[in-house]
Amino acid sequence: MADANEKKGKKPGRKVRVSFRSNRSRPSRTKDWTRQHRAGEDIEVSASESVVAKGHLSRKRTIIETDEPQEGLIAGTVVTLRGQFAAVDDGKRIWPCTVRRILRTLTIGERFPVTVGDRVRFRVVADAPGVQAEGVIVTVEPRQNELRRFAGRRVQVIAANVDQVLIVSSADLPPPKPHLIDRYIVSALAGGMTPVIGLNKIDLDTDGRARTIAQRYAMLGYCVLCCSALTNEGVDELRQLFRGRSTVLAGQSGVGKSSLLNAIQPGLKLRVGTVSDETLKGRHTTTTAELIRLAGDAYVVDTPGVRSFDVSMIPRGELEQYFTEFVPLVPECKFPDCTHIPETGCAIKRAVKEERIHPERYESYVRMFEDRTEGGLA
Ligand SMILES: Nc1nc2c(ncn2[C@@H]2O[C@H](COP(=O)(O)OP(=O)(O)OP(=O)(O)O)[C@@H](O)[C@H]2O)c(=O)[nH]1
Ligand SMILES: [Mg+2]
Ligand SMILES: [Zn+2]
Repeated sequence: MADANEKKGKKPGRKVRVSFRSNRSRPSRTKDWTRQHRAGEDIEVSASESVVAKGHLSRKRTIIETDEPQEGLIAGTVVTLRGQFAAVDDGKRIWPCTVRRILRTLTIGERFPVTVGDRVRFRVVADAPGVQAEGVIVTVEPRQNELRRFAGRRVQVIAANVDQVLIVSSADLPPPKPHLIDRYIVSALAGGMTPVIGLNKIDLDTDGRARTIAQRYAMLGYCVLCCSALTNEGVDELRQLFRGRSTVLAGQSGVGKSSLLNAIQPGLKLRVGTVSDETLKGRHTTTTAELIRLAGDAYVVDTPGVRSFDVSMIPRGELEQYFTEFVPLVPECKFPDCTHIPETGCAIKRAVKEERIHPERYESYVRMFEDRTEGGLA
C-alpha cells in the first residue's frame, strides 16, 4: 500500500496511474516445490507468488514513479529469481536483491514484480545479520517484450526483453506435441517476440514423423531447425541463430533445452536430466529460469520444462491473428466477427475441409479459444 511518503517524494517524477492491491488480500502462499515435484506439476519460476482474489485490482491512484534519489543506484539485469531474491548482474558481479515495497504493491497482474531479463536499478543496502539481500531494486525499466503464460490464476512472465523464443521439442522421448508448439507460438507473437522451432533429438527420428512436423511449420514460414545435442547435428546453425541476440528456450521437460546449450558452448555444464522410461517425461532438471551469456554476444534464458502452457490471458478474439495461415482468409468469412467455430460461411473451416489448413492447427485454435481456465480473461 502506498503511504503518504511515497506520494510526496521530494524529486519530481513521472506520474503514473496504477492499481493497488488491498492489504487485506489473502496472505502469500509459500511454495512447496518438493510436493509439486512429486505431484508431477510444473515447477514455477517464482517462489513468492501471491494469490489475489478477483476484485482486488480495482483501486487506482496516481503515484510518483521515481521519488528516490537516482544517484548511487546501480543498473543491472535480473539473471534469475531465487526465493524472495532476484539475482542482478551489474556486469561485474551478481547481487542478491529484494524488491522495494512500492514495486511489490503495484499490481500489474503478475506473480512477481520482476522477472528474468528485466533491466533494473538497485540501491546497495548495508549488510545486516540474518539479511542476505545486498540490494533493493528501486526501478524496473519498461519491458520491450515478455513471454507470458497463465499460472496459478495470475500471469507469469517467464522472461522479459528477449528477441526470440526457441520452442524446443524432441523427435522422441518425449514425442513432439504440436499443440504445445502452437501455444508457444501464440505466446511469443502476442508478447512481441519471434518464435523459432527447434526439433531436438532428431537422431531418434527413425520413422521421419518429427521431420514431417518440422516441415509443417517450415511451410507456414517459421524458422525450424532440426538438431541433436547428441550428434551435434544443427548445433552450428543454432549457435548462429543465437549470435548477437537474446533467446529464451522453452518447451517440455526432457526435450533437451539444457543439453542443447551445453552442446553450443562446451564447458557450460548445465545440469541435464534423464527421461523416465515409464512416463517418457522429463524430470524437471532445470528448476529456475536463468539468463546466461554465451560467446558471440548471445544471451540465452534456460527455463524449466512445462507440462502445459496456458495462454488464456490472451483475449480469445486476438487468437486468430497469431495463426499466420488464418490471417489472409479471415476477411473471406461471411460474418465480420466470425470466431471460426460455430459459424456458417467460415473461410477458415472451408480451408480445413479442403486441407489448406492442417487439422491439428485448427484444433489448436479451437482448444485455445475454448480453454478459458477459472479466472482467465474472456
Ligand atoms: N538421443 C538424444 N538424447 C538427448 C538429446 N538431447 C538431450 N538428450 C537427453 O535428454 C535428456 C533430457 O535432457 P535435458 O537437457 O535435461 O532436457 P531439458 O529440456 O533441459 O529438461 P528440463 O530441464 O527438465 O526442462 C538427457 O538425458 C539428455 O541426455 C539428443 O539430441 N538426442
Ligand atoms: Mg533443463
Ligand atoms: Zn470464420
